[in-house]
This record gives sequence, C-alpha cells and structure tokens, in this order.
Amino acid sequence: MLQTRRISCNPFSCEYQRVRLRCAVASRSSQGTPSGPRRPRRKGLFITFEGIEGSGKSTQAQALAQYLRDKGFEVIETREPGGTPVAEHIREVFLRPTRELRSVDPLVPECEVALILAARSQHVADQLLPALKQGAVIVCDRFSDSTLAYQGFGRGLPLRELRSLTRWAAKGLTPDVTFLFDLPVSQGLRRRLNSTDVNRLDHETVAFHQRVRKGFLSLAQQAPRRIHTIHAARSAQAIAQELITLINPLLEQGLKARRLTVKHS
Ligand code: ATM
Repeated sequence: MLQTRRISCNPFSCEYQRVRLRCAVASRSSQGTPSGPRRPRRKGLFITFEGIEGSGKSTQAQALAQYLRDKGFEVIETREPGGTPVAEHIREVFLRPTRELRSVDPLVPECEVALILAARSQHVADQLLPALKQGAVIVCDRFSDSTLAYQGFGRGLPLRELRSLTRWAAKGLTPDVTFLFDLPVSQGLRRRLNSTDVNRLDHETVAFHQRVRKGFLSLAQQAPRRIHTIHAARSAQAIAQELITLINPLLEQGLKARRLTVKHS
C-alpha cells in the first residue's frame, strides 16, 4: 500500500528540503520518455551556489567542496564570471571598481550581459562540460540564476530574452542542485563593504540589491525542486551542517557510481 507522510511546509526546514531534493534527483533520473529520445546523460553532478553579496556562499561552497573531496569524489571548484583564463580576464573588466570606469566608460546593462555570456560560454565549453563528462562533481560559485537576478530583476532587462540567451551561452547546461543563500540586504552589504575586495556592483544602491534578492527568491519559487533556499543569517557551522544533510541523499542515490578516487584513512 502506498503510504504518505506529512512533511513540514516551512521552506527552511531540513525535512522539507530533503524531500524536495529527493524529488529533484528522481525527476533527473527519469529524463526522457519511453517514446521520445532521451537527452544524453552526463555523468557528473553540477552544484551551484547563489545569493546576494555578503551571504557567505563562497565560504560554504569551499567547505562543501572539501567535504565531498574527503568523501572521495573528484571535485572541481569554480566560479562565474570566471573559471578559465579568458573568462577571468572578462571578470576583471566586469567587476572593475566603478571609480575607475565611471568617468570614462560606465557599463550599460546590455554590455554587462554580453560580458557575462562571453565568459560563461568559454567556461561551459572549456571547463564544465568536459568535467561533467568525466564524472566530476562541480561546485560553482554563481551561474545563470545570477544573470536573471542581477541583470534581469536588478537592471530590468527582459527575463524571457535573458533566459534564452543564458541557455544558448550555457549550451543548455543547468545545475542539478542550487543552494540559494538568503539574508536581508542590509546585513549582506554590511558584511561585504567591510571586506577588502569591494567590486563595482557592491556600490549599487540598496534598492538594486533588494530587487536582486527578490529576484533570487522568485526564481527559487519557480524552481522549487532545484533551488534550495538557505537561511544565511546563521552560524557558518549550522549552515555547513544543513548543506551536508541536504547533499548526502543525493550522493547516496545517484553518485556512488561516479566516485572516482577513494581516500583511505
Ligand atoms: P562574487 O563576488 O560572488 O564572485 O560575484 C561577482 C559579481 O558578479 C556579483 N556582484 N556583486 N555585488 C554578481 C555579479 N554577477 C552578475 O551580475 N551577473 C552574473 O551573471 C554573474 C555570474 C555574476
């Protein structure tokens, strides 16, 4: 008999997120239909970290990558914009502090998108697709959701066009799982502006960052199986533990075969 169990509806609860994650894996492993062609299967796993600045996502991405390495997986840590030599050059142009560019050459939103997509296409072709084909786990700090949140919701460029452009530049690649780090903009900016490497977008208005945050939350609502919202105004240890709790069922279900090297203690 099919048994059903009530789960918590609080999107920040671990149980709620674990059940959604299992659904996401199940839907991924049943891609294609008996009558239609199956999409070519990649072997690896593509995990992305998203969120507003100062949310702590980069630190947590590194910690999760280390956890997965310790479990014996081949892990590639990368970021966007960036990840290859050419894309890292583009990142420098994209993020150069405003005061260097403002008087001469402020970037218009369309130019921002063009730079981001140029970097992404190189990153996907040179780094992400080959690594996934080899069966690696990729932990990527930002990807297409950032383009929709920053250039779409933040700058006001049309989302439909952006979606189609990002799909094109990424050759259709979408993350298997995304962790969205959410916290109030004021807290994020305070953390961020205290750091040493402040970039061009950090100087945008609070209203801009509010739109970006709202955008991320709206994307999470639209893709609840893939995007897991992480309540980021908590201790780093609590967040790291939550990520491990969320990622473990995924590893158990789909990744055993992909373990490339086994570490011995
Ligand atoms: P990190 O600091 O998380 O590496 O991100 C760099 C900036 O790039 C971040 N800005 N701030 N503040 C968000 C921005 N960005 C976009 O605007 N669009 C994108 O598609 C991506 C990948 C990043």
